[in-house]
This record gives sequence, structure tokens and C-alpha cells, in this order.
Amino acid sequence: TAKETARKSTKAKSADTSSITYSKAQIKQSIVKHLHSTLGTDENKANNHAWWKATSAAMQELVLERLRTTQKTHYINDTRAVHYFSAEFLMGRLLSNNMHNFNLFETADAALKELGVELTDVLEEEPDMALGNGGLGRLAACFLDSLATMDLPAIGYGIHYEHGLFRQEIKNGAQIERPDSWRHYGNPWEICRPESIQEVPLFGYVETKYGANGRVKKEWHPGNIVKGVPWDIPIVGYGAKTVNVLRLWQSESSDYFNWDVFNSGGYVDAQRENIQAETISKVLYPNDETRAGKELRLIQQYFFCACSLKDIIRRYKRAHGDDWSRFSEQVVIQLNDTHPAIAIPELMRILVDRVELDWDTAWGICTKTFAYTNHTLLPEALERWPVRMIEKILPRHIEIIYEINHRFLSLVEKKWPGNNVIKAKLSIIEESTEKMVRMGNLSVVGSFAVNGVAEIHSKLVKENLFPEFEALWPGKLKNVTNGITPRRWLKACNPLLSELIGKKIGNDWPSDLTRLNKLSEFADNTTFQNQFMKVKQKNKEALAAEIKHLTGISVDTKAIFDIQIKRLHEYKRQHLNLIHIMALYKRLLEDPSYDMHPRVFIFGAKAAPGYTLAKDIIFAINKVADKINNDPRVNHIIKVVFLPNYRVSLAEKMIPAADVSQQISTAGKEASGTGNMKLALNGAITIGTLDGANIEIAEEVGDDNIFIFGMTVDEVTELSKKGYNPFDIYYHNNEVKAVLDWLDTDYFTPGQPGALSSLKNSMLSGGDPYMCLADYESYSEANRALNIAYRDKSRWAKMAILNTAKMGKFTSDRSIADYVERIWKLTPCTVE
Ligand code: NBY
Repeated sequence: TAKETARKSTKAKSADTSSITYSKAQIKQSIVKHLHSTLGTDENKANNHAWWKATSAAMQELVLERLRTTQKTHYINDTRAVHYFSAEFLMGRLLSNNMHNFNLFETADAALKELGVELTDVLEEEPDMALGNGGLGRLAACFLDSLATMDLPAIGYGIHYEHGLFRQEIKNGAQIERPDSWRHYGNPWEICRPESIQEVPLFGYVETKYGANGRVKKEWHPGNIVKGVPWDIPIVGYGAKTVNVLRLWQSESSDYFNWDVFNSGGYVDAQRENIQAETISKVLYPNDETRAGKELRLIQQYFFCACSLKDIIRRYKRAHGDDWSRFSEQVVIQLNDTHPAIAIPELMRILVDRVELDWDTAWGICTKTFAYTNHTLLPEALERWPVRMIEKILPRHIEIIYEINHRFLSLVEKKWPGNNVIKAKLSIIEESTEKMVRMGNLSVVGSFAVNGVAEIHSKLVKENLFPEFEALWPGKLKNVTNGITPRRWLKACNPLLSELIGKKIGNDWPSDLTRLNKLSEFADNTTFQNQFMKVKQKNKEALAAEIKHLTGISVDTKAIFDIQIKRLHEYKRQHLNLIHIMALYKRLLEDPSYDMHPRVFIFGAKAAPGYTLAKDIIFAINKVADKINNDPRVNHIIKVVFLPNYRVSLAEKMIPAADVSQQISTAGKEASGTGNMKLALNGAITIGTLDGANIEIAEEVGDDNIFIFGMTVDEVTELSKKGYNPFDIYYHNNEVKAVLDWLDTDYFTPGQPGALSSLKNSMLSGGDPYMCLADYESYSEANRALNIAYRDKSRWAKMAILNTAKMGKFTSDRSIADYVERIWKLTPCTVE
């Protein structure tokens, strides 16, 4: 079973975690050596940044040794490997993680202490590697960790963005974006591999030639060629046996900037639209659930896919020469959403035009190589590219896409003769006023497996998004529920809880998270409850200090720490949380004896820079926070904190301190969520809707240990069908009305009436597209129940313990075991 695969491949090493042992003295010596010879400084002059670099360099020595061994082993065994194609990898910081995975954290800590340096301060020097937006990018990072931990041959392929996700500043309550320069002062983990540079053609035209045998040959004369320079980031598995790589491509202009002189008519145009080669990998597009539709974005996608495929093929040919029959036995490519879907026609182009395989053989290889993960059902997030844009940038690929579609539609014709409605729906080409290529459809047609990321989401993918595909290819659509790495999201980020767990049930849970279930036995034990909650208290005190440091706001650590951290999006409904906070505020003003336990509402969220309403919601949270935090009538009971620049390293500080986890998306909209898993794993109680993985979390922890509220997916569907009118609620619920009307005044924005009106408008005249008002009453009730539950110290402690105990399912090791079993069919390769 999947679980056994996960266990087998991780068990061996937990007994033998430190196959590479390094004594404190050796670490110390290595750090000092790097301080001297890598950084050219010494113990007296070095600041924390220099110590960070020297410590990282010392670790990297060990990492590279294991990397060499791993690569040699994989080469000798000629293993099948998974190639994880993703436009985003949200890695966060690497030093602490690498130390934990080498089981050297404590040793390094002690070594640095002897040098008069605090490891925790040193770790803070590392800039986050924020090459992703949110859940999708972080999932890729957790998967790399699990793949290496489970000794699975794997390589991540992506883009070496010069600037990751923007740094968020808050000025007068509003979000300001500042560039992120994560490698400005160098990055100790990455290795440039100029020996593996690839060239990528772009633009130009296609020439049709007729061979002697009458065969039609297509020749693409590109207008421009760019270089892809690979940077490798070693990925250390837990136990440090396998070290895989994440290979990120940086764009550069090629030496011969061969503008196509034959295309003289287009010469001036081509100049004007000259994409400077270097700009391709300059910056990560900061949208999470909307597509950018920009030419540069498509070029980014093609750029990294083309480089990666060439890289894969070079490696394959080294072992198998021109024998293509084994390609799909050796290579599986997982497409992380449709962002790398252009890899499908690119592989076809290589096989048909370059290798000169016939179409059917090439297509057979392709469709045994690719698998596709869908991460969203939101229509605005489904990628579509204008045919004309692809035609211009990738003139050969558009021909291939048409050919794929033509053959696919004849299959559809066989299945549903004469049914043009179905044909129009399934077609890869959307025949709108501007013809579009539907990347989702292309991905389904070109893959052997398609998966959603939580049970409910996969069900909706099957029933609503691609229903006919299920009829056409039964069994192709699957589920793999997301997971998170417990190494980063418990062991490293919550040392106090990890230690407590270790004392109680031993230390093998990080490689087999189901073992946490043994904690259930102690859920009713008063001593353990006290120990567990004492850890939570300490973590809250640490976060309170961080809040003070970052915002100047003092918070009561005896209050409930209620946390909502995720990208800002209407469907995630931070504004539902906000109007409820305003209602509590109002209740307290109207009735000073209103009974509620003190509560600190903490938010972290970035808004896409062009998403006006999302930015308005951030502004509103900050304005309401200002008012409440400075209102002596209530500020001993409610505080509201918006922590700027939410990112992986900040999440690592917030999650261990959470009492409550807000997971309140409109049912059917959040594909899975992964923050929900991280928070529950650290003993936070979820208040959430029956959406995404919340449903599976509820199944694991049981109804008594989670606060579920709101409409189900079916009820949401029914209400939309019936016609939802938010005014019905506005006029019937006095509290809702009063709170929304409050947004129209200048109470929260003195002198600026109307500054928060866009929120009210979106929830009323805007039709409240995510049905905040419809779920309001139920949300308010769930909050009352939560408040009562918190008052019972023992009950709450039991709930918290059971949340941690029951999260075993959500380790990314289990997700990876599911992928291996259901899709990839990989076998672990032990690296001695
Ligand atoms: O993927 C998220 C889902 O919203 C979340 O429910 C799920 O848990 C997670 C992992 O499966 N999706 C997500 O993070 N998407 C993006 O970040 C994203 C980024 C770029 C674009 C679209 C979506 N884009 O079109 O450019």
C-alpha cells in the first residue's frame, strides 16, 4: 500500500539518521575555515551575516558530498525518475532545514555557542527563497523534501527568478510592493552549471519542406535564441542519504542574437517586440489565482520547459542513445498545474521534427510521460492563451496543438457522433471572438493521469470541470490529497513541541507521521495537557514579542491567538473574518459585559498587486485594527494584528503559536489548502467550512475537535441556482446591516468617509460572489461555540492534542507515496 511504500523507504534511515556524523569540533573547525577562506574575514570581524554564510558553506560541504554519491548511484542504477515541472518553488530558508535533515542542528548550535554566536540569530540572516506565490509553490517544495527523504530519484525543474515574490510593506494601512532580491548578497546553496547550458528558440516562422520520400518536413526558423543557464539547489532528504536537485533556469542572451533577416517585413516589429533575453527570468508573476495573460509569462513557461526537456533528453541519450522506446519507462514528468503544459507540444516537436518519429509513435511516448495536477476550479484561474500569441512566439507549437486537437476531436466524434456541443466543450481550441488555447484541456489530453489535490476537489474536477473526459478515459482522473513536510512544519519550526512529543512517544515520528496517533492516549491526561499547553503558551509569548517588534502592538498572551494566514483572495473570505470582528467590537461597545474570552486576531496575507478589492480588504483590516487596538473600551479584549510581508519564514513563527486556525473559504472554492494542515499539526483548532482538505481533517480529528460551519458544496450550488441575493440577509440581520453600514462611515477612517465602502459594495450590490453573508450567521455561531470551548481549559487542551495526534495522514510523505503508487510507479533507490 501507499503507506507501506512511505514507511519502507523512510524507516531504514530513521535508525541510521546520522550516516554522516560530524562532531561539534569538526563543525566548528569547518565554519571557521569558511569564515577565513570563503568569506575572507575572521571571528572578531564577522557579523551574523558572515556567520550565516560560513555556517551554510560548512553544511554545503556535507550536502555536496551526498549529492555526488546520490548522482553516481542514480546514474549507475539508471533509475526511473520523476521530473517535477513547476513555475514556482516556494523554498523558504534552507540552513535550518538542511541541519535538521542531517541531524546536526543541536551540534551546530553548540559549536556556534562556543564561537560566541547564537544559531537562532544566524538563521535569521537567511533571505527566504520566495520563488512562489502560495500553496502551489510551497507544495512543490514540500514534495521535494519528501521525495529525497523517501530515496526517490527526482528532479525539480523551474525558473531561477532574479526577484521572487514582492516584499510587502504596509504604509498607512495599505499594501506597498517592494522588489525582493533574495540573492543580492549571494546564495550559498546554489551551484551554477555552465556545462549544461541550453538554447531555446523563440519567434520566427515555420518552413514546410518535402522530403524525397514525399514526407512533409517542418522546419522552424526561430527569430531569436536565448540561453538557459542552470542553477542547482541540492535538496537534502531527512536522514541525509539522498540529496536530489532542484534545477532552476536563468535566461541570458545568446552570443549570436540571430534576428531573422529573411523575415524582413517583420524586422521592425521584431525589434520593437524584442524581448530582452535577460528579462525572461527577471521576476515571478505575483498572481495566485488569476492568469496574467502576458506574453512574457508565456515565454517564461516555454523557456523553462524547453530547457528542462533538453536536459532530460541529454541525460536519457547518454544512457540509451537513440533508442526512444524506453523513454517513458525512464521519464515521468509531473506538470504542477497547467503552467508547464507547453511542454507537451514541445516534446512532440522534438520527437516529430527532430527525431523524425511518426506522429503516433511520438504521441504514444508523450502520453505515457506526462501527468498533470490541477489546483483550481476557479474559472478566472484556468489558463487560456490567445492562439495569435502562441502563433507569434511559438509558430511550430501552434501547428502541433492544432494537430493534437484534430486527432483528439476525431476520437470525440467516435464517442459522441455528431455531437458538436460536446466537441466545442472539449476542444483544446476555444472558438471565441479571440481564439484561445485551453491549457487545461491540452493537459488532460496529453497526460496519462490527472489529479486533484483533495477528495472533494478531485470529485469536482471529475464531475464539473472535466466530466466528459471521465467518460472518454475512465480512471484517468484521480485524487492525491496534498500534504506538508513535518520536518519543516513541526520538527524545525516548533522545537518545544517536538521535544515534548519525543519524550512522550519517541523520535521516529518525523519519518512516519502516523506515529503521532500515539499521543491520543494522553489526550485526557492532565499532566500531558498542562505540558502541551505550556509549550503553546511559550510559543505565544515568542510570537507576541515578534508582533511587538514588527508592529509595535502589545498583545495579551492569555488571549486566544486566532490566525488567518494565506494569500488574500475573496474566495478565502478574509472579509468574512473581518465583518465578524467588527460585530464583536460592536457587541462589546453596546454591552460592556458581553462575555467573550480575550482574543487576538492575527492576519498575514499578500494581495496580487493588480487585485484592487484584495488590497482594499488589507486596508480595511488595518484600519479596523487601528481603531480597535486604540479603543480603551475594548482593547483588553480584542486586538487585531496584520503582520506585514507574510512568507514561509514568518509562517514558521506564527503557526506554532496559533490556538485557532481560520479556514473559511466558500465551499467548493479552495482546492485543498495546506496551511490548514500545518496549523492543526501544531495544535491549533480549525474553524472552517466543509471545503478542500478541511473535510479530510474533520474526518481525522472527529467532529468534536473542529468547528465546522457554513454551507456545503451542494448547498452553495443550490443557492446559486435558486438565485442568491445578499440584500435578503442585509435587511433581515440587524448585526450584518449595522456592520456593513459602518463601513460606509468615516468611523474607521477619520476624515475619509467611504474609504472602506468597496467592501460593503462587494458584499451587497456586487452580489457577494463568495456568499459571505449567507454563511455569516453560521460563522458567528461557530465562533460562540469556540469561545465557550476555550473557557474549558482541559477540553481545549484535549482538542489541541488530538489535532496534533491525528494529522498523520497529511504528511507529504503520504502524498508522495500516493503519487508513486497511483501515477509515477517509481521505486526507491537507496544511496549508501
Ligand atoms: O494550490 C493552491 C490552491 O489554492 C490550494 O487550495 C492548494 O492547497 C494549493 C496546493 O495544491 N493554488 C495556488 O497556490 N495557486 C497559485 O499560487 C497560482 C499561481 C499562479 C497562477 C495561478 C495560481 N497563475 O495563473 O499564474
